[in-house]
Amino acid sequence: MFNERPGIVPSLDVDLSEAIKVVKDVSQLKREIAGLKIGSILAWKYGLTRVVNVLKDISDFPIIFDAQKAGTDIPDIVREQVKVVADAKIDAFIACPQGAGSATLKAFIKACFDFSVIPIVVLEMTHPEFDAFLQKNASERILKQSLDLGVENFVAPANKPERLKVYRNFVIEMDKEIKIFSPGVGPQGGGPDTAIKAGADFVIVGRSIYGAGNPREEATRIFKLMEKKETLL
Ligand code: O7M
Repeated sequence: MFNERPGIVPSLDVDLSEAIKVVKDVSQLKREIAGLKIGSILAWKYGLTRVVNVLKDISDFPIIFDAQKAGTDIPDIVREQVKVVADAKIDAFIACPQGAGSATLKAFIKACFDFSVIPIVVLEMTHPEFDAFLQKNASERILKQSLDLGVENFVAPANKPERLKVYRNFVIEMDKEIKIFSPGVGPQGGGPDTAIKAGADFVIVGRSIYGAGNPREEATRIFKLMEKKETLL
């Protein structure tokens, strides 16, 4: 899973009927779409299992769950959350461990491996003040600890290409292989091409795709931009 880069992960932060429309529209884009991200809007409104069943009925894409944001509670609760997500047949689960501490991060990763869910860890967020309450180098420390625990998939901001490069170089220096999923393109200011060039493998795209008159055309356009870019470090 997530082996062929570059790719797009549409973020379905919409009603279920709208999500179904978008997924049906892009369902032929087997090469371009790497997975579907579902979040709190769909899960809270309709229930995780129902949403996963509906989306798996109409497409074969891996489903990534981003509770916006999970993996922040005490370790025992985080383990239970991962179990619920695994029971719903989610393929990959995103944690945002900023403010959670290393015991929680460890519990999240272990539970994912125990319940056969791919762990994806957020290193840094797209909004400017994301680190206002964090200690220095929190993101680098999360990356190091996650790598040591076997995580191979991370989230880092497309609208901060200089930070993407920092993470990519850090991993190269550690002689590890990872995949970076990058949100923040379009309305948040990032470009899919600049993100790929700076070290991202996949872009997470919400409004630019689901808000487009023709999601398939927009996804194809974004993919062409990404395809042209080789990672330059
Ligand atoms: O493309 P947009 O701006 O309409 O949507 C962006 C999506 O990416 C939306 O689902 C956000 O929750 C998510 N996101 C961010 O915007 N910023 C982040 O730092 C991290 C994420 C994310 O996907 O984290 C896993």
